[in-house]
Amino acid sequence: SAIENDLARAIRAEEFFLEYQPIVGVESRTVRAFEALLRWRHPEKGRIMPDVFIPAAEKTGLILPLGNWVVREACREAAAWPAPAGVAINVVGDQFKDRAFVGYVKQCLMETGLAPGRLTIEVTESVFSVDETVIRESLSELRSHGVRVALDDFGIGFSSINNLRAFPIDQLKIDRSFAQAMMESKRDADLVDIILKLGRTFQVTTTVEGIESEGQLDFIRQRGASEAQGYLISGPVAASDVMRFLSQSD
Ligand code: G
Ligand code: G
Ligand code: MN
Ligand code: NA
Repeated sequence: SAIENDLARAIRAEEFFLEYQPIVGVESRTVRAFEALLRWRHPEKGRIMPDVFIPAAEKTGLILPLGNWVVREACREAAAWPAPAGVAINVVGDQFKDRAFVGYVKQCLMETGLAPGRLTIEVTESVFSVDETVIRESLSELRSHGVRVALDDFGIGFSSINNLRAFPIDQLKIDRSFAQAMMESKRDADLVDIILKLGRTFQVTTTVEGIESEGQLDFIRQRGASEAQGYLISGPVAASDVMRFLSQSD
């Protein structure tokens, strides 16, 4: 397709950039990390969002060079932020199939000087449909190097609890659909409560996505969530706005 042909050119032309969405501690409300979100500045079509081009990148294998670019750019930009502010990047299954990926992440950390503990790799449960051994080994190697691993969009996937048992993770990101649903039904509120308890049981950081109101933030604070992300705090911002964010809420 047109978009698939255009992607290879766009990577060479460096038309991509990252925006950053803050993730705050629920109690302190100070910024702990930023999630890097990829955008494409197309010369004719303007700004293109990842849900449009990531599937095309996966289909063509261009997710490998593009994903590597995201790793390097996020490490490079985050290395300039005051510690301990971290950065989280989204990684898909195909990137782990490339056996050079974990080495590439370590190399980027070394070359940029970003401490490994300030980097989080976010994967969704779909990553576990890739060769289980490859995923387990890759995640273990990253974690033993000090990189954090987060399970993204948690709660909407299949066999979630088994994934918790089988794979080493540091953080659960509860899918943003729960932030709305928990305010509307007792059933969903109970489910969020259970997921947060599950997180405590496994001693992982629990982050609720899609927090858009003070009511939602209060709700998850009362139920012991660790972190919040969403429009109430801020949407994704330009890299140049990150520093202002950090000095503001330090
Ligand atoms: O804000 P936003 O529209 O950017 O995010 C849409 C989706 O695109 C989210 O599911 C997000 O995880 C995904 N996404 C954003 N940036 C990246 C990236 O660098 N790599 C991958 N694989 N997915 C990304
Ligand atoms: O799947 P992932 O969580 O990586 O994707 C992040 C996506 O969620 C981005 O598209 C981002 O713009 C969007 N997002 C971030 N905060 C909110 C929010 O509070 N409400 C909604 N509806 N979307 C959000
Ligand atoms: Mn994510
Ligand atoms: Na998510």
